[in-house]
Amino acid sequence: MYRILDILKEEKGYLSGEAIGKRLEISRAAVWKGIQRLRKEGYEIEAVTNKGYRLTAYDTMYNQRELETGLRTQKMGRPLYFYPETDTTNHRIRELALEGAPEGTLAVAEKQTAGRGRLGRHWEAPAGTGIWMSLLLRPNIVPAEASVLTLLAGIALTEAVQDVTGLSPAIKWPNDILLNGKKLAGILTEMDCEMSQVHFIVSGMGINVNTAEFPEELRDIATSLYLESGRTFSRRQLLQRVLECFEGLYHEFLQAGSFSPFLERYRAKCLNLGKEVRVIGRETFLATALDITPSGELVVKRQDTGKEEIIFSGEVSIRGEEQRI
Ligand code: BT5
Repeated sequence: MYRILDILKEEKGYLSGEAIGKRLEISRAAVWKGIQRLRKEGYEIEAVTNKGYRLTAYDTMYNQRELETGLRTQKMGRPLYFYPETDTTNHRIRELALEGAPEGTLAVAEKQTAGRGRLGRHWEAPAGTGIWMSLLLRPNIVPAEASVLTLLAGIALTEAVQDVTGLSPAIKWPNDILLNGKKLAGILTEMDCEMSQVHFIVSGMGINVNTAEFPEELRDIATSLYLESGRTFSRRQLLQRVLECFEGLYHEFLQAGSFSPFLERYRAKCLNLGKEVRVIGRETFLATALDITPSGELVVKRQDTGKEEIIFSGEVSIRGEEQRI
């Protein structure tokens, strides 16, 4: 049936059942059956007497087939699993990883019923509007280096959004992507490891693409590409671009063996630097964010003691915005 889809995509105009049948050496009845199955999958195919079949807009189609079509990566997104509904794509990748799935395996959900942020927070992931996906990575690194992958994912997300939409989001260290001060996307990196070795890493990414309205509690802090630009975007195109960008960065990271080559790019996009931040960890204190280290940690200067400290992960909010983000 996908061969029928490919023919209709190529043709653009109308094509008779007979002509399609001839090309594929199947009967008109078989063509008709195939068309019915494609319609069931959500493809809109017009049928006009004496003219034939025509595929109408499929640009918004979001399924395994469309996401694989035109993907220009070697590893990332291969294989790709699409779930119309699942609890969280991070779980799906964890299961697949334990079964031995290869690096680059991707889980994409149309809708998540138990989307998660860090520290068990809820992540709103309804159908039809956003990209909710998790990528399986098997880097040969020690656990202490793993947090860098969140930063790489952050660069990939901002660059992909810029390429596809022309909008320029910023990064709030370590895992928030903001547009005009509101949260556009988030990253949840989880790992399975021993003391000295990472078994695998799950890089979960959520992007609000065509969301027109958020639930009350998120309205002041969350945004989407649609809300910021008034335009809708192809989730397929953006998802593919994120994978392409990430693949390049990941490859460069493994070759270099460090985050150093990305520091300048990261600093340029990082909102925290130079700002007062509240660090919430074992201790809570106010500080000025000074820099990012070559290992991806945040350097801050404490306001109470005047001393510099290195923050590994945990919570940092930009002062004055801590209520919002
Ligand atoms: C994050 O956590 O930002 C990580 C989000 C990762 C989501 C992806 S989707 C695919 C994969 N599968 C999952 O289940 N998760 C990953 P954190 O920094 O803890 O932020 C969570 C906070 O963001 C919540 O407490 C809300 O305040 C806010 N929030 C929830 N849903 C949001 C949304 N759709 N857009 C913007 N903000 C949201």
